[in-house]
Amino acid sequence: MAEKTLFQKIADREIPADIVYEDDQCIAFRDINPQAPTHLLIVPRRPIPTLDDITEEDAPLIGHLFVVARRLAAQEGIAGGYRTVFNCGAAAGQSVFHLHLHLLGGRPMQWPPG
Ligand code: DGP
Repeated sequence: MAEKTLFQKIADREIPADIVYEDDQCIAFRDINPQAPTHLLIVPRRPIPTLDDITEEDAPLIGHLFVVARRLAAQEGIAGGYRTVFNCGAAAGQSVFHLHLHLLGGRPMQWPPG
């Protein structure tokens, strides 16, 4: 069996994290290095490495991650002013190769993100 990813270890409670939500498809927790007052990571339980690895069959799962993001934004009090980001690959700043959707908010956001 492949070694667990960092985020699988968090989901399995082997590494502590501030978990704010979970269901049968995904888990969400606070980023250890927050870039905004709210910075959550929404992570599918299945360890898909990057956005390059998703298929048509993953479309409902990816949609679900965004529905969870919307709900968590409301819960965090940032509805109407937040950003969601998938970094895909090292060149885009991805450092953990287990797909995750960043949810950032609580401060003004600049564009382009750099
Ligand atoms: P990315 O650079 O898109 O791969 O984002 C990975 C994020 O994961 C980064 O913002 C920091 C966060 N992170 C890394 N290690 C841990 C950890 O052990 N716990 C938590 N809560 N977040 C982590």
